[in-house]
Amino acid sequence: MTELTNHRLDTAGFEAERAEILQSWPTGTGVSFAEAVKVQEALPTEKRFPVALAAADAQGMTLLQPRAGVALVREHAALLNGLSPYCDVLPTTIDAYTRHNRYTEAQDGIDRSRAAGTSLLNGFPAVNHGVDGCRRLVDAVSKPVQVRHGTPDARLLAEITLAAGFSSFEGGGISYNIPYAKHVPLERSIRHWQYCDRLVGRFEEEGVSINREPFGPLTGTLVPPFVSHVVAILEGLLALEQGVKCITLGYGQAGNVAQDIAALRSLRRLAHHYFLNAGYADYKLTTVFHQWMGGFPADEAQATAVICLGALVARQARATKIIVKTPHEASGVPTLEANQAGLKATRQMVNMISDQNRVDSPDIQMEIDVIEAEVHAVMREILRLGRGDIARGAVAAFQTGAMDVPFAPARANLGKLTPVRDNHGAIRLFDVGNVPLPADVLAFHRDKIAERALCERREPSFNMVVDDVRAISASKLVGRPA
Ligand code: 8ZB
Repeated sequence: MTELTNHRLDTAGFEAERAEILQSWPTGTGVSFAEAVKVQEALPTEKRFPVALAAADAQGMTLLQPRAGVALVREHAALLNGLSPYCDVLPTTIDAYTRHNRYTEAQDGIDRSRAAGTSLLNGFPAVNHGVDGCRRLVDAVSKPVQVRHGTPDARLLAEITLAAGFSSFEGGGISYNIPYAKHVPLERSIRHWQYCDRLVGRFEEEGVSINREPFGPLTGTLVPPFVSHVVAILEGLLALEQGVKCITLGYGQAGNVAQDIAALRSLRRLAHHYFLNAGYADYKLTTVFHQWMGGFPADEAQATAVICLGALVARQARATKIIVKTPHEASGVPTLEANQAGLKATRQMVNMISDQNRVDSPDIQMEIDVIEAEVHAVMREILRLGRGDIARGAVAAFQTGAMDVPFAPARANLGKLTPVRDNHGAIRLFDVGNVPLPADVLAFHRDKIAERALCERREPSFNMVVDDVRAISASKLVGRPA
């Protein structure tokens, strides 16, 4: 493999790699790019993800999307059709074997699910179902469908699902490695995702738009907004270089209302800033807000309250899309009914917030200022480390810890940065690790944490962090001592 850089993959190399990928599992031979373009062109307007996003963006609407995936095509189609009346765009959550390219075990899961008459996989094994199975699914529903997963090497998954008429593909070389894998080198996952982005770029060159959505929330556990924003911007830049044109950047709810509104507003602004500065102008940017990704209360009424707080913030900040949780979040894969309940609660909240005036406050503006200063400081260091190349810079930054995702399993992540909530529940930095933030920003974090420590009459410590990780599932935002 040649050295990783942020340059468009050359056509000959891409085609040679593609031939290899399509031969790596029997269903790969069912992919023909010419056919794939025809399948995409034949999609009715109401099944095109980029169209739904553009319409929502133009009209200031917020789309709702659940998560869902079961083992068999017919059952998965029925599940999506049961969700469809309550949402705007559909998901297909891929099972964990497929995410790790373990197609033999996925096949075993399909066979055993057939025999058992119930899904024994935690998602839809799209690679094993192949282009034909995936096409049957897309044909059976009446809304756009997105592939949602967590796959460090999603090249074959992308080939098969996009050939079948899925019109959006989640993930990225950083966001589907650092929180999802332990041993995958970052340069390898970034390179594999350049392939996925290049594939989407090839569709764009044929006049077929496909949406790409980097996975915003990362580990979903006390992630400071600047950390996920930097990953979102990097993955956006990597995608644009490969010819992607329709990008949705994500953010996972942190819990403090002012900080969350500020995060979404700043994400849009910062992304445009870096995209335009890098010379890209021909793209459509939208945003997605993930309802709380951390531990949920087991009680369904309490869980619904967590869901509603997310809906409120997402709508206040005018996210283009909300990824909706369910009251079953604490226990595992939700039933259809629980999934509908999450969507209904979210819809009610979104409707009630929709006509209200935009909330603004000095608190929100201050949070925006802090996030922007943090993102600029880290991006500057990434560009310095990469000598102007963000792909190289990203790999180097994770090595030095200039970029650091809290609570991530990946070896490629230093894991020194430690977040903690302040007295109002906003996420601050207890230990900045090796992240090069300006002195005034660090002082701000220290003051905010000191304010909480004083209120709780205890020293800031790792106990505080642990209390915060558990707090929402135990019904509070801030993990205070009993
Ligand atoms: C990183 C995303 C995790 C979220 C949900 C989890 C959690 C995973 C499925 C699913 C419905 C599935 N999730 N797999 N939801 N059907 N097959 O993704 O509950 O909220």
